[in-house]
Amino acid sequence: MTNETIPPHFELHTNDFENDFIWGVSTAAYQIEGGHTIHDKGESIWDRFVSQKGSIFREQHGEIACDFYHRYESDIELMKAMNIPNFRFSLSWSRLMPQGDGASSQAGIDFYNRVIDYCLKCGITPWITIYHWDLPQNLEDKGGWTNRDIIGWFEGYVRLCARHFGDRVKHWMVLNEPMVFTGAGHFLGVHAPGRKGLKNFLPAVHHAALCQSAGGRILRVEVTDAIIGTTFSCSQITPRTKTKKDIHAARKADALLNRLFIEPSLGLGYPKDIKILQRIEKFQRPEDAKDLVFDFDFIGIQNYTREVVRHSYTTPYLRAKIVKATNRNVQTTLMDWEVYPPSIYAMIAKFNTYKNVKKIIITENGSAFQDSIVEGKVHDPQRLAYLQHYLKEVHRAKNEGFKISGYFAWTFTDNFEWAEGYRPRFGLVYVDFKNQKRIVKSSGKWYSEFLRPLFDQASNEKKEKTDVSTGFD
Ligand code: GCO
Repeated sequence: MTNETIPPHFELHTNDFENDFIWGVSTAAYQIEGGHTIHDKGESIWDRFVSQKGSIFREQHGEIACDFYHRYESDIELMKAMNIPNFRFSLSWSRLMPQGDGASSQAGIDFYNRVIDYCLKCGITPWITIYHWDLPQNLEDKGGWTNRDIIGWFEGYVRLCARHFGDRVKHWMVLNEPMVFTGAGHFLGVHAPGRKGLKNFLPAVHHAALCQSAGGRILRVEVTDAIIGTTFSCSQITPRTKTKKDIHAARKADALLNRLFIEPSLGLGYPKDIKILQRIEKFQRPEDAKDLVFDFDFIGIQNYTREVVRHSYTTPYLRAKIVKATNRNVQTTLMDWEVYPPSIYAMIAKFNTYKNVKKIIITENGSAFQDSIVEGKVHDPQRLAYLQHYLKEVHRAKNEGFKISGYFAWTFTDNFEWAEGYRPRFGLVYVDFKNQKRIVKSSGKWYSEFLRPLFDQASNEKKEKTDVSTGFD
């Protein structure tokens, strides 16, 4: 990697963050792996959802995606060449347990053992997300997240992951963004499994919140020295005006989008700001209040943007409505999300207000912009500017004394962006999906140079150890 991509004006360096600040990249199984029917892998709800006409942009799907299933070695080698020390990836439940419960797949276990071992061989620390939205279809057919039996199914899955990989993997995240997979997948119906309405959303929320803590407890028992976290989507919420109605609307949107899952895990119960959420009581049992709680070692927050919210008589239950960024004359990404770097500072500050949160890591942040190949290169100044300005806000939060211990860029390679298919490219590395060629974008080259001091430091430490051991052997 050359220095060509470091713009002179950007003054931040990794040594502006403490030595043990965690840097990495994040991905997810269904978005990168492909190999959707290889060996005895079972069908997931995303395999099923993409087959439903009109669900995905241009009927695209993850049958091949980035073909990480076959290309994991070269991708991990590219991470190493880019000085990336930590790799967050998720496990496909239906690759490990084709029917979701019962028998496991030795081919699935072998695959993730190969990925983990290759990371370690390349000096990269694996960070595993146990559930990143791809529920086995067989379990969905039995009610999925709306069926309280999922707690037992999920416990069996976590136990299998812990027992097979916990000897080498010490960094774990139980769920990825439960607000998104319950909201988009069980209320709006725009994500798998395409369920709609409160009758699906409320039980899915409660059962996901119970699985979040149950997963933590199992990892605590099964994995020695495990560092256990879970992840939450979050956006700064700004009232459109200072009227009481808009401020009240913003408070309700914040409760739903940012507090719904963190607070039960801290023993605070579900946010009371939204009356409709009180209907969750219908699915609760007396012992649930304590079972919702788990003492996570870290919380992963995943911030991209902010939302501006106004009061709305026409929005059922919430009486709050998002004012689209595309209607607000602001810079937006290809996802129509506002580019608003102070949002990541605001979310770090917000999650610092929870006194029992021990450690906070940004486990996702990134941006989708139009990319094109010019003379074999991908120059992506907008993504680079986004990355640098959000990192400056992370540094501002750290400098002001807020707990923040790491940053994982979303994402390593361009990949399947759920209902939007492959249209929005988030990668630091471009993928030409016609031939699976990888091209490091200028943002990826910058991130690589930004991380180089860590790599040099690690190499020197390794050399010193070798020198010492050579000296006294
Ligand atoms: C999420 C998911 C990722 C997305 C990314 C961009 O946060 O929604 O964890 O799978 O692809 O955030 O939308």
